[in-house]
Amino acid sequence: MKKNLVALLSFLLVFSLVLAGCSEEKAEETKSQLDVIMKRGKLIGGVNADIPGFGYLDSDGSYKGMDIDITKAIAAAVFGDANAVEYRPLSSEERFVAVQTGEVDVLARNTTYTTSRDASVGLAFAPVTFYDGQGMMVHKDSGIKSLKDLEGARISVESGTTTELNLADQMRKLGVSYEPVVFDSQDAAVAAYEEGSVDAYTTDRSGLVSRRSTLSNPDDHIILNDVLSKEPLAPSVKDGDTKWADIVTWTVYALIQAEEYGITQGNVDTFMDSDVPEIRRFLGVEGDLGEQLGLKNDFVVQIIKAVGNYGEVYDRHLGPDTVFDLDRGPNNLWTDGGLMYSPPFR
Ligand SMILES: N[C@@H](CCC(=O)N[C@@H](CS)C(=O)NCC(=O)O)C(=O)O
Repeated sequence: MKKNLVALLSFLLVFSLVLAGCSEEKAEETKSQLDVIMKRGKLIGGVNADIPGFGYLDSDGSYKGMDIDITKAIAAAVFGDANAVEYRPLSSEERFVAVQTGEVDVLARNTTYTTSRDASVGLAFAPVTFYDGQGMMVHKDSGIKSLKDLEGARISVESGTTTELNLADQMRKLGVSYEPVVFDSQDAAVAAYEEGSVDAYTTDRSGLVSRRSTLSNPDDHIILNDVLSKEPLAPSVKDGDTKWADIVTWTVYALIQAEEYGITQGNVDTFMDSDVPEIRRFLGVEGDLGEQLGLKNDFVVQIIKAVGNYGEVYDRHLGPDTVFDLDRGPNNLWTDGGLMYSPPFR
């Protein structure tokens, strides 16, 4: 009898431990980074501090660039306040660990969306915010006109990037032998190129255009026409938290969709009494799309008021009134022959 009681009690103990274990797992499963961010009262954004046009620390102490505006848009979606952000400048090498460990809530730092980063590095990517490709910069007076002219050249490249890998692939394909000179910071890679200890510098074309503008004589350098790769740059979050990933994803889509509707930072208020059903839903005048995401229903209005639509963000940092004057190319809306397309807000 006593034996049976002991057996029953041990069974109940083990059973309750198993149950407790299960419910703990469940509680962890449903906890989203969104709750942490809300409680903290600000977003922590991993960014670049050195690439004018995309992410850089201005001399006035503020961060500026396309990736910075994407980060601001996310803060506006969550808090209705684009300034509720703490920026963490990250190097190419540091960026993934910072997402994996939760040091940053989101990474918006000229990062290429690739299979391995999605599958094994532990990132979940939001939609592409800039379609880029890898390029090569050389001194104008070098006579180098294409990749084939780089036989025997020393080429500076950064570690921890897709750049390093693409260079090897493309040169192998062309049968061109070269010497990669690998640096762990862009400043060092560019300095080696500018002083002439290497013959060429390769990175994303956006990065080349950006860094060329910071050289002492930008006109002395050319970017070759060869495009070595596809570099779709996208924000990312830690894998496994769909609630938070959805918010970042639909923030990017909101920017793109706003441009398609012609809704801008300046005219968004005039759309609030639109009688077009899709626009009413998009702006949260009708329906509860915001609440479905865990946000307020006017989150899209907050995004547009904070940074404008995708086209406005692009023009502010890379458009005709900037030193870059970068053609939109694939970064045009799909309705203008580009790749920027948002699924329906419904
Ligand atoms: N898009 C590529 C390259 C990204 C990258 O890190 N580019 C360099 C050159 S534009 C950079 O941002 N360097 C700045 C630094 O590491 O501080 C990738 O995701 O691997």
